[in-house]
Amino acid sequence: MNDKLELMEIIDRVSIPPAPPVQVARAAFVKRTTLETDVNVSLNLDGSGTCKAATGIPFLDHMLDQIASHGLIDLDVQAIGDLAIDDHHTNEDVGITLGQTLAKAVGDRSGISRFGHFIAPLDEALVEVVLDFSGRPHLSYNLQIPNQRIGTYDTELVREFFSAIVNHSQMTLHIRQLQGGNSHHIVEAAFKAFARALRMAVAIDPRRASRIPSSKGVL
Ligand SMILES: [Mn+2]
Repeated sequence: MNDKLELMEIIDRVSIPPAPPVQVARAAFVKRTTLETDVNVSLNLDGSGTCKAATGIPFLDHMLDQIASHGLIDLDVQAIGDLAIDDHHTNEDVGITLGQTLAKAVGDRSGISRFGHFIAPLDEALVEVVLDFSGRPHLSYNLQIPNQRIGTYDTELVREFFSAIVNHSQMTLHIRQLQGGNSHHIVEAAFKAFARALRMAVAIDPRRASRIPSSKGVL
């Protein structure tokens, strides 16, 4: 028996499957202009967590930084809005545009894990986020933020921001406060948990092999 020939036959039988196609960066850009605001968002879901946020609302910039850094998303958000009135339009329109950019970056949602969840602590605060890139916009939100303002940011706007993301990315999102006392901690824990849940949901599932993660075949 020729050992070398036999070995080559074995190698032939256990031949390595072809490598999956190289994933192109899932990046998108959306510009949205209204009479109230001008918002430009670009992101790369397969980034390293860099953030350039200039919305004119310092606390919102700080929260966008959490999404990028803990979601490992490269994020660039530039907004010029009618802040002379208040932060409402700019906050909402940044959420809308970010939602649209996320939807564009996941495309038909093929190959993604689809579901994501995380519980983030920040000192005494503990917030759970569960999300499903379902194509079905739904927000459940129970944050109890004691203070009306964090810096100059009206804490009422947190819900508005997530609502805008949900409606324009078409995701199901549950944000549940388990513990918390400090307003800044509660909101920041929510954004951190959202970022990690988002990272899990948009992660490519190699066993999914580019198929759409739904028994309906469509999301
Ligand atoms: Mn902070």
